[in-house]
Amino acid sequence: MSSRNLVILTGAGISAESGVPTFRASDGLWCGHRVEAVATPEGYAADPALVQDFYNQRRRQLGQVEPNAAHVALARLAARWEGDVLLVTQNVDDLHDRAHRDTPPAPGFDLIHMHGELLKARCTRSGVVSDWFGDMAPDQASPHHPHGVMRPHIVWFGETPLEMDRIERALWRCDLFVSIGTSGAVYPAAGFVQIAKAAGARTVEINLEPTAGRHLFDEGAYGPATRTVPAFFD
Ligand code: BJW
Repeated sequence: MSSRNLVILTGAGISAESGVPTFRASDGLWCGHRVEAVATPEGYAADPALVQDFYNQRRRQLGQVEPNAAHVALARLAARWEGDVLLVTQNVDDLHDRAHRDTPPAPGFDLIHMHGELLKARCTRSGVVSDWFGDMAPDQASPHHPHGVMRPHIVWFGETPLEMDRIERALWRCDLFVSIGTSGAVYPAAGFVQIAKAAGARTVEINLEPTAGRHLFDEGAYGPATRTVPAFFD
């Protein structure tokens, strides 16, 4: 590969074979829950117990899953790459983090969880973010502010994704953009390919099947991520 600066965007499909459900499959995560009820600030304000319970269950599920061959292939890439690699994940699981813990990255690597992290919580008053490993109560008192409560550190619909300035800067200077396991249904992540393209990068979609945005990419590689991701990067 002759590229030097990479931006890799991942979505739920990269964790699917680890046993983490995707969002928009027919058996997807939101089945049984209206998305407005569990993944919007309004849903949280209306029923914090339901929302905390939903994320408590998902936090517990994380203990039962492991990084798969696709996460490991990206960790190996990050360990040997001589340019910059920005790995932007929409996933709130910690499977990338765990894969990179086992295979420490080269200095040009960075990982951004643009939609937040299940294993973090945020004070509603001070905005302070801290690690969170167990269950959260609906009115979980904040250790950071006398009138705050702790909410999941998750970017819900209508909220601003994290680290957008840093992501956009990296997109404008990348020469290879690879989108892995994401349906491209949610913005602003779905628009990253257009920025990378405008910056002159080669753009590649890796997914189980071509997405509705396939035409936006120069190339595509289709099949399960545990096969296609190692085949592309190793
Ligand atoms: C496999 C596989 C295998 C399966 N191997 N592949 C422009 C136009 C229209 C609307 C908007 C717009 N801009 C903003 C909006 C509004 C909204 C939005 O996008 N709405 C759409 C529904 C239209 N966006 C927002 O509100 C965002 N905020 C925002 O835009 O703020 C303004 C702003 C922008 C820029 C700068 C500053 C301000 C926030 C979005 C937050 C998204 N949050 C969620 C939920 C988190 C809570 C939770 O986890 O419960 O994040 S939504 C959900 O979707 C989750 C995911 O990260 C995200 C993306 O889903 P993903 O990862 O693509 O999963 P799937 O299931 O859709 O796809 C999986 C894919 O994998 C499939 O293609 C499979 O085929 C594939 N696959 N197995 C390989 N083994």
